[in-house]
This record gives sequence, structure tokens and C-alpha cells, in this order.
Amino acid sequence: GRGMAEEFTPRDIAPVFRPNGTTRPAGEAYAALLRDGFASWRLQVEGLVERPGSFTLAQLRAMPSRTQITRHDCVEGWSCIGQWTGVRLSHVLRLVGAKPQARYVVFHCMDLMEEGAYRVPYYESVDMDDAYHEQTLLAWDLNGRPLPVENGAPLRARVERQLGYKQPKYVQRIELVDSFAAHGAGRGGYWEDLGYTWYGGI
Ligand SMILES: Nc1nc2c(c(=O)[nH]1)N[C@H]1C(S)=C(S)[C@@H](COP(=O)(O)O)O[C@H]1N2
Ligand SMILES: [Mo]
Repeated sequence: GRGMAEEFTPRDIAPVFRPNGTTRPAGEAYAALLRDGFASWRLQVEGLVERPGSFTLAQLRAMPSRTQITRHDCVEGWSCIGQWTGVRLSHVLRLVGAKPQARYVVFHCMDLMEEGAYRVPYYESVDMDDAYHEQTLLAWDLNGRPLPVENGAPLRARVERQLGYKQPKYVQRIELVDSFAAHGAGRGGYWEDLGYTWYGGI
């Protein structure tokens, strides 16, 4: 459906947006990106698209943007209100030309999660209804400032009708697919693979 998530006023913004999950991707690759202010970072957009794209942060920031004040609800039982600014995912999907067979958008993140002896990348996915939703953003600012490292710098998705784990941070690659069965354990996201529901409705 097209229903909108509730939006709030500047008065409602939490002084600190509580971080959760990864708060800084480990490893030299991310450290190097951080040192150069993400100048060498690129967002790759590929898969079931007519024109695969690679965008710098400056190119994304030059795109038409939306600013929204929303409440983030983590499944662990806390909430936080923040103001997000970014480009609508729908805008980027039109730039690359999503093919009609595309059924899901998969977000690939830069952080690895510890799974016993293994380390697996954080990933998430949404259907095209959420992908084209007015409030679904690729966000680069939180509360009017560049996204802090703890909250997903340089770019994170906002999918406002769903729970916190559906808000991937440190996004570096977006892939359009007709099935997510081949990713991770096949359930559409890092936490889904561990048992959370794929549609994390609030
Ligand atoms: N890449 C990545 N994205 C992630 C996570 C993570 O660990 N890594 N944690 C998720 C969870 S469970 C929540 S509640 C939110 C936390 O976002 P925040 O750190 O901005 O509060 O990010 C989500 N997206
Ligand atoms: Mo969460």
C-alpha cells in the first residue's frame, strides 16, 4: 500500500540518535574511505537494470532530496526520532531503469557480522512497493549533518514503515533481483536468515 509512516516536528527530534548493531565497520577498506571523506566511495546499482550505475556521494547529494522526521523502532524495544535527508530510492531506480522483472531491491552493506567462526555481510531487501515509496530514501544526512559513522556513513537506507533491522547502514551496492534465494541463507536479510520476519512491519 501507499500508506505513509507518521512524520514528526523538529521539537520531537532526539538529541542523540541511538546507534545499534555495527557502529563502525572493521577493516582497512572502511578506514581508508573514512580518511578521504568518502571521496573514493561509490554506490553501485546493478542487477535487473537497463543501465548499471556507479554514483559518488557528491553526485547523490546533487540529486533531488527529501527531508523527513520519523520514528525508528528497533525490535529490541526502543525508539528514536530523527530527521533524515536523502534521495528517494525511486529516483535512483528510474535513473538506472529498473527492468519489469525486478521484484526486490537488495542492499549490500560494508560491515561484516560475527556468526561463530564466520563473518557474513549485513544485507537487507525490500519489495518494489517499499522501493518506490515516497519515504524510502538513500539518506546521507541525519539531523542536518552528514550521517555519523555510528549511524551508517556515508549512506544508509530508510524504509519508514518497517522496523530498525530493515534500515541498512553502510550501503555500498544495490542489486535488483527477481528472487533473493541466492543471497545469504535465502531469507532476504541478515536478521531474517537468523529468524526475523522478512516484512518487519511496525
Ligand atoms: N549495515 C548494518 N545495518 C544495520 C545494522 C547493522 O548492524 N549493520 N543494524 C540494524 C538495526 S537492528 C537497527 S535497530 C538499526 C540501527 O540504526 P542506528 O545505528 O542508526 O540506530 O540499523 C540496522 N541496520
Ligand atoms: Mo534493531
